[in-house]
Amino acid sequence: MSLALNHAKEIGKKEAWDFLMSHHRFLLVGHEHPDGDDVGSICALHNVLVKLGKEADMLLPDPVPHVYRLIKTAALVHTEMPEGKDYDALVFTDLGNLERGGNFNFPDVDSLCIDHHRSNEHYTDYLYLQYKYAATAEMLAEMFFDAGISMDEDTCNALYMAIGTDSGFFKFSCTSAHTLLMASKLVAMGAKPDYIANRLDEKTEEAMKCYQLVAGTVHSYDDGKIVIAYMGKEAMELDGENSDYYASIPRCIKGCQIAALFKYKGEKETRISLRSTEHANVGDLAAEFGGGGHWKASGCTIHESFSDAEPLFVKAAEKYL
Ligand SMILES: [Mn+2]
Repeated sequence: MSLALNHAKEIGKKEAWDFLMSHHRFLLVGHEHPDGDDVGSICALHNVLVKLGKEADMLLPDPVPHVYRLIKTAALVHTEMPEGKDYDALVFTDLGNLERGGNFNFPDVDSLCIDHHRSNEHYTDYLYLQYKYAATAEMLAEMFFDAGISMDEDTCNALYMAIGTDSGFFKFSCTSAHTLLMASKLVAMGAKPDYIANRLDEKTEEAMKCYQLVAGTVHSYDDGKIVIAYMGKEAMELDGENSDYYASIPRCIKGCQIAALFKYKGEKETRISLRSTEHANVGDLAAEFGGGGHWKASGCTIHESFSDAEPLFVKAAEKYL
């Protein structure tokens, strides 16, 4: 079968599990700039498949950020296509559009995508999508619990970290009773919330300097409803690897409805991380600039400097207030 836009057959949890059970040699693929959900999901899926006697390799277009290496399995992630392998299935996790999966020469085998991005482009043979779930890991946790799989501590930590990071540790509106139930069951099975929180909250001196720099640039439009912060070249050099974290700075300003973190990628390349605290659909807003994501969290790139990108961005963003 092949990878092409808009051809996936949507399937449910049971069929997705059947797909996993009926294949044996997996290549598991996540997205560029992997986040906590992506890293946790791919590691947990890897561990469960291996526990069931299957073979699985993990492949990400970018290295696992240091902060997520608290998951031991993350050390096994490849960033280049493993050579000499004969896979019979491709599984993409948390990857809404294939473009973000890296320019790999994927094997021509059966493919499944497990994802919670509403904007998923249906690029695999089969798609299991739950856009109301806070994280891809929330889907996986449910699937594993339903199948009666017992998971070791690292696997439980991976899923807990993944659900935690995508839900703002149960603060974002995507957090449901089911999200908390999955987190609760993971803790009961061995996940360590304090270990995960302490490791994720650790900050280097560079990160503190970076925080200061970004916080010093906060400014707003439309009576404070659109709040922008800059992560310029110097800040990106200090802690660019964790750039998404700094989107929380404009987001937490009182009265903010749309938060935007402008990240320096080049003289004429501005990457924007977007967060919505109320009704504004920043997934649609990002799509206006060729980006995408969720209703409440998304990203896009404008091929201009900060100062030229800003008026274009603000004009578009005002329509979503
Ligand atoms: Mn996710």
